Amino acid sequence: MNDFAEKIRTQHLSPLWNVMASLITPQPKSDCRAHLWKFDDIRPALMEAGEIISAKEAVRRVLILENPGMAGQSKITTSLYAGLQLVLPGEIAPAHRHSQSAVRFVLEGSGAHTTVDGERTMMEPGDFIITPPWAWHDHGNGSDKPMIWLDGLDIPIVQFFDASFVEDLGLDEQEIQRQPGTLNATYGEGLLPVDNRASGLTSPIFNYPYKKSRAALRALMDNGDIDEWNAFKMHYSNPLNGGYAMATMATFLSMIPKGFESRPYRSTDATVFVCVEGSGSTTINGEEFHWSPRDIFVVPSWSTVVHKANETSVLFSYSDRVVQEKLGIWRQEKM
Ligand code: GTQ
Repeated sequence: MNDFAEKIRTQHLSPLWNVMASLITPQPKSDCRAHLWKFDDIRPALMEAGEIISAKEAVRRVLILENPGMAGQSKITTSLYAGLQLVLPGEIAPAHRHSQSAVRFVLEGSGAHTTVDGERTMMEPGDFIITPPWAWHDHGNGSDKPMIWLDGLDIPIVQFFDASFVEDLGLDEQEIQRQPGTLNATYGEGLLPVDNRASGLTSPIFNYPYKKSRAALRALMDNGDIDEWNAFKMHYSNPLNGGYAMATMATFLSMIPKGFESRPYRSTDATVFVCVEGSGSTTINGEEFHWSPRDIFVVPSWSTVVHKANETSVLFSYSDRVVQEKLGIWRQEKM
C-alpha cells in the first residue's frame, strides 16, 4: 500500500482511502477555538500602536484579532477576519477599494466618519456600517477623541477563492457626491424607487444607526414572544429583498433580558460577538466567558452555546451564515 502511494505521488496522484475520514468528517472539525478579548485589556496595545504609526502610514491602523487556534493566519474564524481599527483626532485613512467587504461596528468615540462610494456617514457607538466589495472608502476623525471600531471582513473567503484585488485612489479622500443620509432617506423608509436598478447583492443602506436598531429590538422585546435560545434576535436586512444586508457576512443584533439563561444551541456558522450593552456570560462547549460592553468573543462552528444575561444586554454578531445558507449547508440544532 505504502509503495503504491509513494509510486503514484510522482504523478501527482493520491489514494482517497488514506484521507477520506479526515476530509469528510461526521461533524465539523476546526482549528478555530473559543476566545474572548476584554476590550479594556487590549485597548492599551491599540493606543500604543497609535504612538508608533499614523493611520496614513499604516493605510489602516488595525490590530487583528487572531484566533488562538490559528495563530499567524489573520483569522478570527476559518472564514472571517476581525480587527480593531483606531483613527486618532485629525487623522485620515486614505481612499482605496478592494474585493473584500467590511462590517464596521463602532465601539468607542463619536463623530468620526467614513465615506463609501461618494456618501459620507458619521460614526456613533453601536452603529453597523457596511463597505461593499469594490466600493471606494476612506475614514477620517474630525472629533477630538480617538475612534475605535471593530472591522469584520471576509478576507479568508476571498483568499479561498483566490479573488483578491485592491486599488488605491491616490487621494486621501474621495469626492463626496451626495448629502449625508441620502441613501437612508431613499431606501430606509419603506419606499423604493420604482425603477430601482441596484443589484441587491448588498444593502443600499450602509449605516444602520444603533438608535434605530435598538428601538426595533426594544419593540420586539416589549411585544414579542421570547425565543428560548436567542431571546430577542434580529438580522440586519437589505430593503431590496429582505435578505441579509451583505452577500458574505450575516449580521445580527439581539436583546437578552436580565436574568435570562438560554437553552443550548449549536450551528455551523462560527460567530463573532460584540457586547454592546449590559453584562453576562456565554458558555461555549462548557467553558464560560464573561462579557461586558465592547468585549469581543468568538464561537467556533458546532460548539454548544448558552447565553446568560446579568442585566438586560445587547449583543451584535456576524458570521458566514448567509453563504452557508446559499450553499445549502447551514445547520443548527436548538437543544
Ligand atoms: O478599513 O479598509 O481591518 O482594507 C483591513 C483591511 C480594514 C479598511 C481592515 C482594510 C480595512
